[in-house]
Amino acid sequence: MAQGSVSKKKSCDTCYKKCGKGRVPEEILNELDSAMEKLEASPHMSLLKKYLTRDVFEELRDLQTPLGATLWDCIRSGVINLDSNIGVYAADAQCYTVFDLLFDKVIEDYHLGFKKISRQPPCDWGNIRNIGNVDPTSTYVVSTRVRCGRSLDGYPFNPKLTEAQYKEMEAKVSTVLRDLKGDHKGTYYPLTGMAKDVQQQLIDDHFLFKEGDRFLEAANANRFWPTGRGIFYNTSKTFLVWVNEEDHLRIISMQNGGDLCAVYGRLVEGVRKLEKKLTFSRHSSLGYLTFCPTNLGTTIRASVLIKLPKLSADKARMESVASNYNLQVRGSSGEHSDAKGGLYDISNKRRIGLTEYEAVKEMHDGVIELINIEKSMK
Ligand code: ADP
Ligand code: DAR
Repeated sequence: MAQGSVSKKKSCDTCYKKCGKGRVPEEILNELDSAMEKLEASPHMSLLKKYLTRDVFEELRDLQTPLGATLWDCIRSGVINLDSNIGVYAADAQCYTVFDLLFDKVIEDYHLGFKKISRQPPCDWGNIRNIGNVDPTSTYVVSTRVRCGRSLDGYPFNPKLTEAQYKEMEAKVSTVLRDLKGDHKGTYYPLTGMAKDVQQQLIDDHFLFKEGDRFLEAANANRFWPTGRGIFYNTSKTFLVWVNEEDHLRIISMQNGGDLCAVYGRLVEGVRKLEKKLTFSRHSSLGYLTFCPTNLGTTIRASVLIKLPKLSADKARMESVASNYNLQVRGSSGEHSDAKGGLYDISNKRRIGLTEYEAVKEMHDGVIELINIEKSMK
């Protein structure tokens, strides 16, 4: 079965044991046993801790995927970082099937009710013209960004990639990127050999991914760094592609101001150009597959960098109001960062169980509501 075409068929640990993978190595079983003790003793409730009950653990402990991915490969980040919000990643596409007793619960919780029997709708970018500018006077929104993730069919995720595969994927993707034309025409910059000050400036300007994320490090997602990693962008840095950070590809459209319509349209056109040349992994129920279960389905995160001085004066209230519209609040440098100068990254939280259009519309409508609340406050 091709790596990417994962069926929802219940995994059978016997057949996986019979496929020559044999037993999970003793040292891994020992890691898992001590990991379970650490999790049970931890006061922090990550989704991993919440759903890896002792019963589920016993069911999954001895399983592995055809590529040899174990439960330890999937949970090690959340055990090493007990303060994780989620704490679990899929080491390869089959993990979503083999370890479904854990992943299905995490997915249902994070994506607000996507159940095991649910199916991700077909990709639907909708009518882009129905998406507007969330802040036409640019009073509140500093910039707007829409990103999606894609995994190359036939390749595992970070923990199971070899150095040769990183190089192979980078060569394959950068060749396709070099052929982009029009608004998407640009240059690919490998991380290998990139001057540190150039790299840091790109990170500070919100274009490039950060380095050394402890959650990804503990998930074995940073092996062979910086080999196979890089960034593509057009001249105006409004269309960008990250290669082999957390996901095989992160495809990004962004620009200053609140013109979500322009940002979304550029992303859709860019994805359509790339999918003509690259085959992306799609699951019959989970949609587009990604390393982290929080990004499955549409994989869309539509965000604004926004200042709401009155509403954000009470952060807890702002987060509560945001969650009413299924929005997530991050700091000004994205995930796991603080808000500097009252600047917040607000985006849709749900990525699965709705279409691409609905995910972007959910952010569009929610941000407009937050701005209206800000305007109404004395
Ligand atoms: P991802 O969006 O890929 O999940 P992060 O939350 O780490 O990852 O954000 C990646 C980068 O994108 C960070 O530098 C963040 O500040 C930046 N970013 C997110 N939203 C916006 C936006 N609306 N405008 C500009 N930069 C943004
Ligand atoms: N920091 C990890 C991952 C959470 C989701 N964000 C991703 N995938 N970038 C956690 O468990 O908190």
